[in-house]
Amino acid sequence: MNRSLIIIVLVFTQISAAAEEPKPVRVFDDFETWEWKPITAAIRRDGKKRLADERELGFEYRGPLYRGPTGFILPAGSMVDGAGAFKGKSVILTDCQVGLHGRYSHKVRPGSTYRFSLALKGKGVFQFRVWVQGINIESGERKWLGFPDVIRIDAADSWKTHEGTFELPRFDDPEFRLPHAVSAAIVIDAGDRIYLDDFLIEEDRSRGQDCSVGEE
Ligand SMILES: [Ca+2]
Repeated sequence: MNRSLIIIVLVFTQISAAAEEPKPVRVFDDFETWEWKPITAAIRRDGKKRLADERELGFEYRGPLYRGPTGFILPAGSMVDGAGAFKGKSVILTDCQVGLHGRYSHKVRPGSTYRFSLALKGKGVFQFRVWVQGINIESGERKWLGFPDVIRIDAADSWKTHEGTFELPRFDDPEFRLPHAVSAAIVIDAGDRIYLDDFLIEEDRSRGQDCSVGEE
């Protein structure tokens, strides 16, 4: 393919992408597929520090490798199999932020409504938190507007399924516009032990869009 043809194809692809409405967000994690991957230096350092501080590891570590559900970049809990699991394999999460910068980020958009469902047991609180940073269009300045939990559920001793809906809360700061989508993670506080399975987040287009919020 010659150079000008490549440029034409690239331009056409970009125009097509711009014209399409983004597909509704859907994330479903049943934690059935786990991979062994080389552990990164940053994760190794974090693990050593946690052990020195007598905190629990937020991931499975065996020798030079760690194991996590496919699709997760950062540590994502330890696997639970057999009688302790919900269906097939489940995860146990302790003292961690799961999916930040990767799995769950850039999916929650201002003005959209999301359905969720999940299976939960353990001790403590399951928190699905968003990191909302506004931008001042004129100056380019960025400012953290808040870190609300859009899902917050107390875990019970035995497995229980939960479902509901959530939206990004409104932030009425006229100087700072919300981004197109925000960072998000499951957050487990130190001392809590949360078992999780079948975590679904699905954008609900039937509810319509609130167009009063700007897009980046
Ligand atoms: Ca499962």
